[in-house]
Amino acid sequence: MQTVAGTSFIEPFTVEIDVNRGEMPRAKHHIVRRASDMRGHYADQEALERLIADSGDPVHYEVFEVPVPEEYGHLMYCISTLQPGTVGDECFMTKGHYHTVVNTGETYLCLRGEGYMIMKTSDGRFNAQPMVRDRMVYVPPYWAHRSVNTGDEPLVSYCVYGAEAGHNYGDIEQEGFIKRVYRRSGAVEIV
Ligand code: S6P
Ligand code: ZN
Repeated sequence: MQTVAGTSFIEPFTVEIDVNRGEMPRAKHHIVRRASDMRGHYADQEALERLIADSGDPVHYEVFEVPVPEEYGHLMYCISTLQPGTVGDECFMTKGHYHTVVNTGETYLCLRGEGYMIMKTSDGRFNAQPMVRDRMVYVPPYWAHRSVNTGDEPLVSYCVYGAEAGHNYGDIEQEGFIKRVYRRSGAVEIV
């Protein structure tokens, strides 16, 4: 068998996914982000501090993955589970990122819950796509992406992306996502 330089050969494998709990039970990487990890991301910073103090710094979202080599040719994949809730009236969301290798795309298949994938380019384009069970969002190369939970149950999605992609959080932290997602009197507003 001939292999290609830069893409490691590995054995095939399968993973279990618990769709209802939004978990990959035997994940090797389990990232947990709590409210305190989200400082600087919400418009109402005082509301975030109240949430941290009054609710015991609740889990915001978790990412489960069985990693593969971070190399061109491999596909990284994960289960991402974002809890419901608001900070002030802004819906719980992930930090969001560009990929470090900017020309790598990603797909998100929503398995449970409802929300939006909000996306932005470095030259100021904005896009929001609904995330709802059995619907897939395609995040093309160059778009920063953040998931937002607008519902009352966990937003669970399965994502797949080029394993060499990497995460660039710094640029979008500086730029912001242009729009925010609120739930006011039961109605979702993207403004
Ligand atoms: C990775 C992919 C997801 C996110 C996860 C958490 O490219 O987009 O696995 O990492 O949804 O979001 P974030 O912005 O905190 O990495
Ligand atoms: Zn990504």
